Amino acid sequence: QKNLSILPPAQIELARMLVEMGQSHLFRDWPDPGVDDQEKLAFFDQIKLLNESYPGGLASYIKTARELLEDSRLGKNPFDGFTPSVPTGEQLTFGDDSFINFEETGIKEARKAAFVLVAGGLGERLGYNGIKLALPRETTTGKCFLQHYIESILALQEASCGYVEVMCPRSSSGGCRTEIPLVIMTSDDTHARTLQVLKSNAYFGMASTQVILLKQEKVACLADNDARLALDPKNKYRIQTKPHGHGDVHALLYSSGLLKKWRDEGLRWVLFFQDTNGLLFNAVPAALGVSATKQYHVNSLAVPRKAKEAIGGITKLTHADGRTMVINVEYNQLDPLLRASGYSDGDVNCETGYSPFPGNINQLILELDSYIEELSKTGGSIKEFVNPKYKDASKSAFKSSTRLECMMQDYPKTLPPTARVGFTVMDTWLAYAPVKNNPEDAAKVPKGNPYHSATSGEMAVYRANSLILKKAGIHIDEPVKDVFNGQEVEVWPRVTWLPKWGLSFAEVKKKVGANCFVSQPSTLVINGRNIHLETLSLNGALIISSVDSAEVRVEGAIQNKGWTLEKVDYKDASFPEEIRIRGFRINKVEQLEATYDQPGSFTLKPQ
Ligand code: UGB
Repeated sequence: QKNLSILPPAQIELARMLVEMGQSHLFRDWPDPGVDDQEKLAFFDQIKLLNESYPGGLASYIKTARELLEDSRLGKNPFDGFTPSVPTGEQLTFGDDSFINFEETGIKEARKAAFVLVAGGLGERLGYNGIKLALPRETTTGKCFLQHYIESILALQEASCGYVEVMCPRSSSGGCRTEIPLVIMTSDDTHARTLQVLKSNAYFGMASTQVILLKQEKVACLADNDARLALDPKNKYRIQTKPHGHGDVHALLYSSGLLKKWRDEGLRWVLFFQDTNGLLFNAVPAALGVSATKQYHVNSLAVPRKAKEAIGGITKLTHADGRTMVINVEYNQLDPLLRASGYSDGDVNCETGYSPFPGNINQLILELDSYIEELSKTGGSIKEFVNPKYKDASKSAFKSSTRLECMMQDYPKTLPPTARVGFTVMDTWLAYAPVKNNPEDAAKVPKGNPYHSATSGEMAVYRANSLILKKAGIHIDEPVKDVFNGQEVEVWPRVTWLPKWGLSFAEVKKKVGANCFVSQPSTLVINGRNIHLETLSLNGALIISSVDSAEVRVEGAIQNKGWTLEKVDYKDASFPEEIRIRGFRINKVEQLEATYDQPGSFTLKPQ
């Protein structure tokens, strides 16, 4: 009460609100006015930020927290009244006619798309000290995830413009001036470093105005079942905060005004994706094609899921009152839900060797008009959950403070039954290889389940590219098995290409001839748009680069000592962290490097 005198009027209101919401403990140890006044004002600056960055303000946060904490204490099932079953969705097979058609449709639609990358997470499970977006997607070229994502979006942008027969929606003077927007959601943990990576690399070729960073704020931590806010143990004038989850992206997009701007510019789709899936853009064109063809309001990308794999399961939930929804059930909730619904074995594989529930890879495609309509009602707030770790079975105290969380894939939960919510399943090898687990945890993953590590993420890129080339008609040697950081993986030829070389399967097929061969120890880096592998027979390393105005045909046999993989122990601190976590480094022994930096037609034909 005494300290109110030092506060400006707006802060006094906040102080009253806190007291009314049962938060008097925050001020219990405050000295009289005149002592620590600056710290007290700083405390209210933080309260103001917490209040403004949560839809409905802190009072609403505390109220919801109390309700959810009580449900948790009582052990209430969040799916009460719902019965789970396996939903049906669009199942795509890479390279068949329908896949190729969906890809073509998707590429046409891409000029009406905006991309949203959620990258506020630090990746504690990976134990990497930098931001995950700056990690190399593969170490043959060393290009980081962010570069690959941006180059993929730019490739889509260009390919999509090729389909513009009439005027592009963003051009007032004719011709196509499409610039597909890219929003990156950051947090205090990642914002400065994301911006620095972008700036120091000239936005990887994207216009800087095309990239928009939206920073999510953390939320207040809760100390007990009464939702009393937790003070920082080292600073009584500071509330402890933690991330609120990727679900924040919807409220941030809505409040930024971007959605309406995009609609006014003629856009139709918003594609959400995560920070470390090096295969995702293999799936984007076809998935967007499915959305457009089926007119889905929501389309989630999925892959076959191994039971207990740390990805959510797409599930049909039918309520006793007849309501149904197709929604992600998060990996930690799927097993208890199944057990409580008569599946006594819980989350187990069926006769196919996979869980019957498709795995959510959190790539969502939302149709913009219906998204705006829904967000106009909700403001973008997403159903939250709380996951306190209790000290004991009495559930009266927590081991450490907790907070409310929300997930972006819970967006469909508030949609009306008329909403067209679908999902698209693709092969895992093509679409999904995240980098989330540190080497020790990855090595402990049950046999047969994916490691989701830096090792498996990189090997998956080579595997996918090799399989795509194989499907296109190139003879590719079988992989060998090897063990890195305690994880057994298939090692395929190290094939990488620029997204604009092979954005779709149809595009790859156009650029490879039938009589090509790549041996298993080989490395093939394709660094240019118009490079045609006519009769290449590669046993070694070929690094070929060209400007867009050069047409290059590659013919004949290339043989050299190539690039080899050398094992690196993850505990060996003499190597940089991004190398250690994958368990190998690339030793560039010998290669043929060919660069075409002038316009014209060329043939690379080694003697
Ligand atoms: N992220 C944020 O931007 N802000 C946050 O506050 C938190 C995260 P994780 P997890 O497909 O791989 C998700 O930690 O727990 C970003 C889905 O919920 O990697 O593995 C973060 O930077 C799950 O259903 O998520 O689970 C990252 O880009 C399944 O689909 C993204 O959010 C799984 O991912 C995901 O963060 C998956």
